[in-house]
Amino acid sequence: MKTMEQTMRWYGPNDPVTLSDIRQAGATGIVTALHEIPNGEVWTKDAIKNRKRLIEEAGLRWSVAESVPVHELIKRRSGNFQELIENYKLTIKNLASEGIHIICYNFMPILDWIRTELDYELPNGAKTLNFEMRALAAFDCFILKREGAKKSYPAHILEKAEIYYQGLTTEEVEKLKSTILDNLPGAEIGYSLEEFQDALNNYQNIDTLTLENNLHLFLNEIIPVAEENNVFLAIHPDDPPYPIFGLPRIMSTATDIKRILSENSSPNNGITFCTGSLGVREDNKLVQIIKEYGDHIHFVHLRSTKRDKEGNFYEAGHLEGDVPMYGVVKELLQLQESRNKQLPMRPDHGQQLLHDLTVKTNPGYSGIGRLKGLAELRGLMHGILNENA
Ligand code: DNO
Repeated sequence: MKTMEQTMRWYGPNDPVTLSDIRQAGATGIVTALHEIPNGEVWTKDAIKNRKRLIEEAGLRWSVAESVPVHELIKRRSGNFQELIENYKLTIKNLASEGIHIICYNFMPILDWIRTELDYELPNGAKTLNFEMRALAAFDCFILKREGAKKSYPAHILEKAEIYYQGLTTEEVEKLKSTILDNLPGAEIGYSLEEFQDALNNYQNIDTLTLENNLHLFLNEIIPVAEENNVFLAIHPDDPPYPIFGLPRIMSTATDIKRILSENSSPNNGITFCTGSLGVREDNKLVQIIKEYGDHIHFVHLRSTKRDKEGNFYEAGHLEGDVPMYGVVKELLQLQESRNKQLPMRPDHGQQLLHDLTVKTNPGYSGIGRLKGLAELRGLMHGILNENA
């Protein structure tokens, strides 16, 4: 048995965490995207080649493209979505021609992942990402003032949200706004309050079934291209894995995974197994999901969260929190045995530790926190692989 391929996300030449840092952390693979290309445009062969050269010159390999963002118009099947799908197909081909065969994407409406606090301090002085329902509800009901927002939350959360909101200074309101709408890397798009409201309005007639069908139709088009080019598509789960802002969510549970994989049946149609996102729901039994859908796991994000019963969670250490990491990693290593290639994993996010606390890095993507996460996970893999030695 071998370890999984150890990778780290890199946000490109402007990332304060360098390729050399990542190599020193012990990763051999890079997960990245051409973040500078606007959503919907083709990633040309040249642009891919140039980025790949930088990675290889640093002694690393470009293992996964994360993400090739799906344009909002494709999710809504509106405007020139057909042209945008053609662009997506071309990007798949171009990546494959440069040897990049795994593509991570998501189908979350408007926003990618969401947190309400980027610097939640833990008792030991480290900082981490946090998601609080009262903050989300405060933003939704009292800052955005979305029509009907109050119906989205139980009374006790609304009550907490109101008290929380009343306690915020003007600066804190601004901070919450930008944390939710404009601060997390990867989505490539930030919104002002007005833009966000407009974007929400565009989803008024899109319910869960419609969004599910839009994904299905998108996959109908891109899977044949993935198959022809030996590319493995890996949809990322919703983060958090439940509806927010009244928007439909279609990749949050084991049932969603089952539907997505069966409606477009192909070995190239797969998932990013993200323990941090899925693990926020108690009903997502992570080891069971690997057992059932392992053949379609093309990429792994390992991270843990500590959740409560109200939907709040913070990002715990990689071997702490609610994710049964030992069982998960053991199952993944077994899964890998049945394949002839290594499964790429990355320590998803990291806390801000030591030097991280004094520098500005992409939220969730500091150097030392992820180095620690990767080291712990590597140790865990090593232990499991040598259990009977
Ligand atoms: C957050 C990430 C997400 C992820 C996308 C995949 O840290 O896991 O931004 O990359 O949802 O498309």
